Amino acid sequence: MTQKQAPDLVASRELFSLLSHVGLVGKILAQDLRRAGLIHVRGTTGEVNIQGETVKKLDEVANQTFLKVFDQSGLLCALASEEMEKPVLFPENWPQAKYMLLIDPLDGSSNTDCNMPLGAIFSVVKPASNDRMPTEHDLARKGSEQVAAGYLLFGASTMLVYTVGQGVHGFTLDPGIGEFLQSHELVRIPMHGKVYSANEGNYHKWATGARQYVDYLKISDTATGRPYSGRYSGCLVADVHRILLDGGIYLYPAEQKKPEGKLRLLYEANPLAWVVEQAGGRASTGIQRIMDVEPKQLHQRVPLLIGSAGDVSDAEEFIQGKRPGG
Ligand code: AFP
Repeated sequence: MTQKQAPDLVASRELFSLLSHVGLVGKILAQDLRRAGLIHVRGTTGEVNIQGETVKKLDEVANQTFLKVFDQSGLLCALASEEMEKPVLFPENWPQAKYMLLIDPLDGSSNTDCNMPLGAIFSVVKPASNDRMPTEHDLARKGSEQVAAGYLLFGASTMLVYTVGQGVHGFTLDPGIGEFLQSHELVRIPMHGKVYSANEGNYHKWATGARQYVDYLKISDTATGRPYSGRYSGCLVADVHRILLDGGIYLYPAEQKKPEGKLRLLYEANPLAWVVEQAGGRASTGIQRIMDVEPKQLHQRVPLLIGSAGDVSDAEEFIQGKRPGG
C-alpha cells in the first residue's frame, strides 16, 4: 500500500504508518492461516479469556502478532485487545505517540479449525488530553471519536478495508509481491440488499421485534425484494464485508436473557459501524446509533444491527414495536 494509493492518508504520515503496520499483521497472519493445518496452530490453548470464551491457538497467535508488530513501532501509547483483560500501555512512547489501538485480533474463532473465513478488526482513537499519559479509561471512547477503523478479511483472498472518515477503501494482498494493492475505492453500500445474516439458532431467545423482523424478511413480496436469503458464516467481518459490497443486514440482536447481546462495542461494533456508515449504510443497537453509545467499560457488549440503511431502519421499526406483526 503506497501513500499515493491512499490519498486520504496524505495528511497523516503516522496514520499511514499505523495502517501499514496493520497491513504487516495481515501479511504475517495470512501466511500462518494458509498453512494452519501444517504448523500445529489448530485447536485451543486450554485458556479461557476475559470474554469467558475458550482461547483458540490462532487467537493467541493473532494477538501476539499485533503486539509484536506494534511494540516496536513507536506509534502507540496504548493497545487494547478483545483477548486481554487489561490494555498494554506504552509510556515510553508518550507523548510523541498520538494513537491508541483497539483490536479483535481474530474474529470468527469458531471457524479456525475448519478453514472457514476469519477476520481481524481494528479501531484507532486519540488520547482525550495531551497533558498526561492515557489510562485504561481513556480507551473507552464513543465510535464517533474514532480517527481510523477497519478490518482484515482472511477469505479466498486477504483484504485490508479501512476508513479515516473520507470514505471506505479496500486493498487486496497480492501474495506474489507481498503487497496490498488497491482493489476497492470509495465503496458504496446499496440502500437495500437481498441477504440477512443472523444466528437463527438463537431465534427463540430474541425479543419479539427481532423475531418479527426476520419473519418479515421470509415473506414473499416482489416489491420489497423479499424473501431475503440467509447467509451466516460465523465470522462478523466476512458477513459484513459481503453486505458492504452487495447490501443486506447482519443482526445479533438483544436476547430476553442477554439484553446487551453478544458482540463487543469497542472491538467489533464501533469500527465496523464507522466503515459501514462511511459507505452510506447504518449501524444500530435497535434503539440507538452504535457510534453514539457512551462506553462504560472496555469489554462492554452491545446488540448490533448493521448494513444497508433501508434494511437497518426496517429492523429498528420492528424492534421498537412500530411495525407490529410484520
Ligand atoms: P468469536 O470471534 O469469539 O468466535 O466470535 C465471533 C463473533 O463475534 C462474530 O464474528 C460472529 O458473527 C458471532 O460472534 C458468532 O456468534 P455465534 O457463534 O453465537 O453465532
